[in-house]
Amino acid sequence: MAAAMKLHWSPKSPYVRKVMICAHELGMLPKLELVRSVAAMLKPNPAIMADNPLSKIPTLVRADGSTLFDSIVICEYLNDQAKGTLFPPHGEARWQALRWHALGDGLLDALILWRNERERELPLKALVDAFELKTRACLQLLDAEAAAIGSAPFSIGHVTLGCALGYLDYRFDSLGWRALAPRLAAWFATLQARPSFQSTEPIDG
Ligand SMILES: N[C@@H](CCC(=O)N[C@@H](CS)C(=O)NCC(=O)O)C(=O)O
Repeated sequence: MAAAMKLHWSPKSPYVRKVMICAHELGMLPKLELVRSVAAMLKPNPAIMADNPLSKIPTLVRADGSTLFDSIVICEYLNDQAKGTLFPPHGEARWQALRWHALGDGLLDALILWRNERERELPLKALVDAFELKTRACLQLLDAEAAAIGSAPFSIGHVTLGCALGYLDYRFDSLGWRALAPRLAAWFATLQARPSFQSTEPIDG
């Protein structure tokens, strides 16, 4: 299968990872040409901006040159192309999958901002404290839902929660999140065994 689409990609971005995991699960990887693209909030990248004025990754350029962003849109597009089951079409399964996706994505948004803030010369303590409070609250809720998460059919919700927990391991190791959410950690261990997760572990470089 010839690569027909270009993906602005980085091995560090948890949002790109969502797309890569979906592509792996859906057998769509051969369709993607990965273009290493550096996205930084303080340094808009003209090469990304040519395809996405927000200068964010992931950004997908399709065979006809048309673009898709952001990560959830690309994930659903890939699922649609592959006629996959990562987005339950209707009913309670759909709302639960989208809700877990929203929790994972919202947690990621908070973690990215938290990391930006803590790297400033003079981090605003109230902001850092608020991000930590929200992170702990997300983990508490997800731990209470771990059994339901583990028994639901694999969906975009699991993909995004997995990327958020993987990002905690990657950038927030000192938080020790597994001790805060042991049942969630047990589920995450099974998720990490999937080839789609193993082959997309974040790496520096
Ligand atoms: N909501 C977006 C978030 C994407 C995002 O923020 N990606 C980061 C990389 S991890 C980025 O491109 N940052 C550059 C910037 O904010 O200018 C999505 O789901 O794709």
